[in-house]
Amino acid sequence: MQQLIAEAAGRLAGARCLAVLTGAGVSKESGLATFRDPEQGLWARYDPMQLATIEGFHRNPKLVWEWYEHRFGLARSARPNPGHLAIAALEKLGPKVTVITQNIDGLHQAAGSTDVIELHGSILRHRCLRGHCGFDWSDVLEQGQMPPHCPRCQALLRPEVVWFGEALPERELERAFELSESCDAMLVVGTSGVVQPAASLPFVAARAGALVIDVNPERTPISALADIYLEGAGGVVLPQLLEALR
Ligand code: BJW
Ligand code: ZN
Repeated sequence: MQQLIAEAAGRLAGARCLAVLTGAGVSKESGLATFRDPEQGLWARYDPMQLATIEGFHRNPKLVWEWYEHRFGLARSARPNPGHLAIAALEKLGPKVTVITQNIDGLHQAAGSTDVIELHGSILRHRCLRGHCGFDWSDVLEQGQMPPHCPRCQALLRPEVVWFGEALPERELERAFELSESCDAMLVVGTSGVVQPAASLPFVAARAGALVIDVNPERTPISALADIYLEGAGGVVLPQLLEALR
């Protein structure tokens, strides 16, 4: 493993533009559950069709809001772990680093990453169903109404996250694809690589000639594609990689 980390650091050292694609696994060591872990994963305990689709929301907005309120509480009390901190510290080493995250927890920003593309939105924000009013979570909590309604137009409010069957935010998605085509290297951390279109980004990067490194305790379609697969937890492997780069 030490040899693989040294090889990864050696090949990363020349990168001027580095994209870091992350998924739920990077936040696991901050105490936030992943989605597809067979026992602890959110989708092992909750039904994604009920809680993460607009149809489910229309059927039972109160249930969906209560689930997000619970997860908001967990996200707000979570702290960045050594994996998030190592990713943020990469910026100090010289390359232009952009984090492309599928996570909605805000932990990369909390760790100090300055350029973060949120592909699936943020649990810290919400908007009304008419689409033109946006708010912070505290506005909802203050309202004390469940499900909460827009104070401006009275439409239902919803968390500003991307559910199944919904388009990803246009500008973020465009930037993520452009970056994947133009970066020198892509570091992928903690994603199962099954949710599209995010899962395509490492393939786009590889096709365009970028070095792809995958960090994950389990093999995925992305580890099969990667030039280097570093088997292990982000909070363990990333600080070692950072140290080897210094
Ligand atoms: C560790 C670790 C440690 C553990 N360290 N690692 C093409 C083909 C097939 C299907 C589709 C397709 N295109 C679109 C679809 C449909 C769908 C899709 O991909 N479905 C697949 C599941 C089959 N995609 C969509 O619907 C997307 N929308 C779309 O494409 O719209 C098209 C459209 C265009 C124009 C108009 C209208 C529509 C939207 C996808 C939205 C996903 N939303 C969610 C919920 C977000 C809100 C919330 O959090 O509540 O996003 S679902 C969930 O999955 C969440 C995640 O961001 C996402 C990805 O999961 P992630 O991060 O990879 O987590 P896990 O749990 O899967 O994996 C964790 C990994 O960590 C594992 O590998 C572990 O081993 C590892 N790990 N500990 C490092 N310590
Ligand atoms: Zn409104």
